Amino acid sequence: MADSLTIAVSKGRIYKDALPLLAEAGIVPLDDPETSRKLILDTNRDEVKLVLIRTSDVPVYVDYGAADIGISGKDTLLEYEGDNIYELLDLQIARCKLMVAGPEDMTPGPRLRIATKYVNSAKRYFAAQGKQAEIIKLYGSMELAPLVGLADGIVDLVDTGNTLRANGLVPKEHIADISSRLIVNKASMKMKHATVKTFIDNVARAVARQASN
Ligand code: PRT
Ligand code: MG
Repeated sequence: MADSLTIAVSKGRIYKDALPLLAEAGIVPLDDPETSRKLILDTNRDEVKLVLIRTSDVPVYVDYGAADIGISGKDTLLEYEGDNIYELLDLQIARCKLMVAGPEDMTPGPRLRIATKYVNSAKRYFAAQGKQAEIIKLYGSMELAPLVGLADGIVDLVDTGNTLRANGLVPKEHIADISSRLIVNKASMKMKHATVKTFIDNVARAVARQASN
């Protein structure tokens, strides 16, 4: 009997970009999350299921083995501390940049104040720059913080730059290039080796084909 395979993925833009890759790897969900409220999706393959969760929860499910495999943004992985995950493949989807942004005339006081949901990445970045920064954790709408004087600047994901521009902010410093990654639970990698390996090889081929198109 084939090993079961549970794949954790977040709804939204990662799911949308991951679907064609999964399809090329031979996995097609039987429900559309836009119209169904199911959190576990059956697929065309009896032994393969997709679980739909929040982006920041994907590494948690994989770390604890509740999902064998996950599709997660590098931004999320940079924040997550867990020992039971292998990051195996850059899917080159949902790409953007993690950046420092702020008002054009950002003039911080003696201590830079930065609002972000990417606390670990921000701390590491400013420490590496040798800059003192006070990091304020927010859960969303980071762009608001400099406008109301909560922070001098923000650390956030930037794609087109439209969100920053609409709020009178500009990108200042590049921290990291972001894309989605395939992650695998370490025990699953060992216990379901052939199944996991075949899946990863198929997805890797799909990524290569997409890149050459
Ligand atoms: O699950 P939850 O609601 O918490 O997350 P979400 O709704 O943000 O999820 P979703 O589906 O948007 O996926 C988030 C993941 O997509 C991130 O973890 C990244 O890995 C990836 N990604 C790629 C992005 C962007 N590009 C992106 N531009 N996630 C968010 N944005 C946001 C950004 O935070 C900012 O608000 O888009 C805005 C900037 O875009 P531009 O084009 O205006 O610059
Ligand atoms: Mg959302």
